[in-house]
Amino acid sequence: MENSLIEEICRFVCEDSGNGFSDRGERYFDDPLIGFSSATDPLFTEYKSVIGPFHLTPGELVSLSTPNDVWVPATVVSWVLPITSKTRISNRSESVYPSQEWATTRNFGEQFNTLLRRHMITWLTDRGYRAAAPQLMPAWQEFRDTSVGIASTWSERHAAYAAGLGTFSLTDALITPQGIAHRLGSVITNLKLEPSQRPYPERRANCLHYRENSCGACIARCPVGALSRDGHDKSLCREYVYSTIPAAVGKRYGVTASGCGLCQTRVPCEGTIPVGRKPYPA
Ligand code: B12
Repeated sequence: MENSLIEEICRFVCEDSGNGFSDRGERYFDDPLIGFSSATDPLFTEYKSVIGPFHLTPGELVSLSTPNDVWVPATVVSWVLPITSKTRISNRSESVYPSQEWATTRNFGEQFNTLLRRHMITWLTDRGYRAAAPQLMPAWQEFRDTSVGIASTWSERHAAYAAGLGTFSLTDALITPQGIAHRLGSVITNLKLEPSQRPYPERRANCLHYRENSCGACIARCPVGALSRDGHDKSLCREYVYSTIPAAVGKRYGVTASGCGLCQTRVPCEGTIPVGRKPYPA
């Protein structure tokens, strides 16, 4: 079952027309990375102290979303959709607003990510399992002002981290073997699968700033100074990503959500885990 589920996610990403610029035969996303975590992994409870008590475990997502139809999740399936090198390259030369390709990928690529979530729910349901996508469940909610800044009831990055797909960075984003420029998704299901290994020594080990106190290239890439050696100012970032940029280029690009991603391009972690002074992973 594990192999056919992986094959189905890969097939959908490769073949579905939603994963592509409508005006040319190019994809938004390269082949996915896929990982599994146990729905009862203690990490999901730890996230209530790391993120906040409002962050929900897979079981809570189900019981709060469908109280009259409760089932018990066994596995969280997470995926990474790496942004193509062509789109990444187009964003490298930008220094104020994202490239048109980046903004299009943020806008329509996320719609494809939603299609993939829905497709995998149907695929699992057709095989007799229960499934739901946390981001699409009634219990998913975003909070503007928590003790860790803007946050939500389900963090796709923390789920991907639990599934061994990467580690966090100075920008907060996840650095995977395919780099930091990607989008993430997940579904929870009562299908029991073997959890993936977490191969990294520390939760921020793939970021050169944390690994060896070097790099920091993302800091200079942020046009509004939202990044520093102390981390990521989410409010500044949000204001720029959700207000300033769409107001400036949204109409011209034909998108409502533009993203930004300058801190995810023209940086050593853009498309890979960066090589540092010492061989890594050891
Ligand atoms: C709210 C939100 C934002 C906010 C806040 C971002 C943030 N850091 O949380 C704002 C508006 C600023 C934002 C901006 C962007 N976002 Co956004 N956003 C989200 C959203 C909706 C929820 C995120 C959330 O709840 N996070 C929870 C908080 C608390 O996480 P955190 O503070 O980063 O977590 C830190 C701590 O937990 C800490 N930590 C401390 N102790 C411990 C202990 C342990 C054990 C662990 C594991 C961790 C840990 O480590 C983390 C990193 O520092 C998600 C979608 C989703 N449902 O996940 C997308 C999402 C995170 N965004 C995404 C993207 C791509 C972006 C942008 C690049 C925009 C763009 N598309 O071009 C920018 C810049 C990204 C950045 N630097 O963070 C992607 C991330 C992909 C990636 N590469 O990592 C997501 C997952 C959307 C998606 N489906 O792909 N975003």
